[in-house]
Amino acid sequence: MKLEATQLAAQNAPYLDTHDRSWDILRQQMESKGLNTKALLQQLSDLQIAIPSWALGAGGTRFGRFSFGGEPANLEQKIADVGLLHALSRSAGSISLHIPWDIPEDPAAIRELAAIHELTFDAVNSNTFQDQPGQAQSYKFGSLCHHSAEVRAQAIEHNLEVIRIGQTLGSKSITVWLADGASFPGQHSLRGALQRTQDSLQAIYRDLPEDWRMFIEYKPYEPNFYSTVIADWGTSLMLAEGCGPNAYTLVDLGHHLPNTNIEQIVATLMIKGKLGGFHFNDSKYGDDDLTVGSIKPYQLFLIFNELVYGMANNTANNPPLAWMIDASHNLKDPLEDLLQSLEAIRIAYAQALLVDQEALADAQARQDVTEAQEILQDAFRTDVRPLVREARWQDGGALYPIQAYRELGIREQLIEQRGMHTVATGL
Ligand SMILES: [Mn+2]
Repeated sequence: MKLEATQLAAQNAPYLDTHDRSWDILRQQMESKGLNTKALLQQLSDLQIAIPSWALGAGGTRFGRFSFGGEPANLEQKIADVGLLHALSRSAGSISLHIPWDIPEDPAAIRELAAIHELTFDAVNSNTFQDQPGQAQSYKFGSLCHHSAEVRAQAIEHNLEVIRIGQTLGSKSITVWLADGASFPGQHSLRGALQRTQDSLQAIYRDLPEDWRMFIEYKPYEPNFYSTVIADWGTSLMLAEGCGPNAYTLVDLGHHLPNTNIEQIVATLMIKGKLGGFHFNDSKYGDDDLTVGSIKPYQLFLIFNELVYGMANNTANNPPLAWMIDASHNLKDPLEDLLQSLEAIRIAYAQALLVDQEALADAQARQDVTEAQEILQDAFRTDVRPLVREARWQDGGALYPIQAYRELGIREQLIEQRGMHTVATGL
């Protein structure tokens, strides 16, 4: 199904007055502070987040998976779902495919379908953390790090195949996340595994198309519980630098040990021009993959503050970032959950855009710790929702996306079309 502009306009109509009143107040406040509201609206409108093809079905934990009906059963339906998210939010303008879960059989037709929904293809993701039916070598003991040259060759070839598939869709980047590691001391040589991983990544990089980028994602633990080969940003950066200028580090918010200062990692990578991509989610304990902004919205704001600063003061020529939501949904309707995440991202971005960077630098220079904190918290505590709403409305989206989703009966229609028992490919 596809939402038409007239449907959204009709749904928005009764709420327009209330929105206008709140927007007027915020706009006047911002303008009195010398902020350029037109520029802010444009910056918000430009922030487009990729939705991964595996995020549209019921997620699960290792204890179970609970379906909710109307799940997309194939890539076409997944694209339609992302199209719905984009129509409502105007901030989900691309889709990130996971291979082999979503191999397009007819790339030209898939591109055409995506274009109908105003979507482009963002980074493609390889998968060497599962064995596929009929696969010659097993990844049980690793892939790019594996002791066996045959396993490594198969994993390298898989990544190259993912790139070739991505090329047929217009993607320009590949994200490599490895589950490789060891669950017990002595299981493998820590040095040998790292060296072989570097060699394998270099082999992939050698065949990376010139206009492509490779993102190397890190994660401290899980599925392996003693050591992970690419455990942290430093290892990722080292490997990226060992590959070449088109290899970058990718930060996934959930892939840190508790209390890690992620905004500092962002600042450190951007100063080197090596931050390639960003995966959004939230967590309380580990890689919990919860809705963006549901647990630590202040952390998200502080991260965006570094991103905004880094993008505005881009001395190391950091390329534009690949943004993606990487979360799982085992309680909520994933489309509602993704709408919440999209909103949380734009809110944090808008708050970060309000930070008075000049005043902050001045307070820092005077060692005025209190004032520096006040400046950040003043931005964070501004209710920017009318600004985010106005940007979305000007772009033709819904004033209140979740309300619109419910009032338009979208899930009910999807269940009617697809049935209660479809299962989306993915974890
Ligand atoms: Mn991720």
